[in-house]
Amino acid sequence: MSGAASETKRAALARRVEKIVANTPVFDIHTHLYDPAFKELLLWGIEELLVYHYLVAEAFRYLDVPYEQFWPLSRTRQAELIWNALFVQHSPVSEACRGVLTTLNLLELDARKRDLPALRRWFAKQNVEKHVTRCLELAKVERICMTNSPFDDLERPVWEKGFRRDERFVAALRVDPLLLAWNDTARRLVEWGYEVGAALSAPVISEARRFLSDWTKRIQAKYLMVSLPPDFRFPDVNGCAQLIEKAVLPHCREFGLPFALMLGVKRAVNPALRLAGDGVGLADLQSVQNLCAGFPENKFLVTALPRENQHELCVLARKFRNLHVFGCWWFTNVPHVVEEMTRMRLELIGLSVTPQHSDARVLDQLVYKWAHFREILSRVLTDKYAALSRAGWEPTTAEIQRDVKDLFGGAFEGFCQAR
Ligand code: FIX
Ligand code: ZN
Repeated sequence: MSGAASETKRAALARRVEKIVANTPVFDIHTHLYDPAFKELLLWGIEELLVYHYLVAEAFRYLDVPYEQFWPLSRTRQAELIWNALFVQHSPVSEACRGVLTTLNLLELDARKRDLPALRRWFAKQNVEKHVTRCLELAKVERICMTNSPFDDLERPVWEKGFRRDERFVAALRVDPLLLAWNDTARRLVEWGYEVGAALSAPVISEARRFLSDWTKRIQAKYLMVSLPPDFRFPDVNGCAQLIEKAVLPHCREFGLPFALMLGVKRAVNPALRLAGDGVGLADLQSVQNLCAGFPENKFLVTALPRENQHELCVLARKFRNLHVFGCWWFTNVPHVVEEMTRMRLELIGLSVTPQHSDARVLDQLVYKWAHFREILSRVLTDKYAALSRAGWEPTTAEIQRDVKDLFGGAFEGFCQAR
């Protein structure tokens, strides 16, 4: 084929892939968004977009206001400081800043005038319910996994009281306090009627399992999840490893649910930054190997925060089919790293992966997080299909659609359903 003919063929392939990637709905398997029934827990709008902890961390690179003077300020004032530092006084080139602009742009708002009050006026006129639907439609997100914590004092009473579920919002049971702060958590479980104590005796474990069962049923959890620090090891003699082995894993087996491990977050590296103060450290993937090999009847969803863990994690997934790799989490969710991770994953584990989740904390972020990822995925898939074509394999449109569906939630669903 001549150079010109092969370029035309590649351009046609790129258009076909882009169209399919743009139009395939997503199941966003990890977010911090809430069913609208949770009212003010569902964050949305320009103020929340600006005070997102990713932007707070970046703004403090430029601000000279002391941390302790920043936090008591109203959200409006915090948002103004961030807007000035990150959008007015410097060009918003970081991924989190660009994200705000992509979102505004796709919502058809004009940010070119740098007019924050005008943006605020637009958001003030929106109705939440309609805005939820609009953002989901723009992001082409069909369903969303929430992060649901019985230990959250604002969230727990809503579940206890009960409400009509919005079927677009799926629950996932977050168990960090149970695994990482057992002594404090045990006291709370006692208040809630579970007969537990500090020592992890057999009756205490069985009560911890009763707690997990009650909440799994109450919220209809799709999976259980925890974020773990770099020094997490399994097996181990500490409470965390014991609770995983004796309570969480048997519980997951009983209910047929995956256990999601989000590895390598160093909490509160700079506590003065609050939610923005977490860092990253290399995770120990030998522990993941031990879990996958030691508990073949359990299913593990795993994402890792350090870029340096990504290759080893893919290799592990080649060895253990009870391991499903997901997402470009947090500090890895920057285009350069997302592209590298997505290429590497497809090259090592094909389409048996969920390459992205949004981790959105603010509803409107769905719009940019998925727009940005679709752009990268289109590029990566076009390269892959073009390479197949050079090897004499022409993927049909139906095959490309099937593949993208898998990447956008199909493979995850298949993994959850597998016995
Ligand atoms: O542990 C998590 O689920 C993390 O995603 C959060 O703790 C983190 O604050 C975040 O929003 C990252 O995107
Ligand atoms: Zn998260």
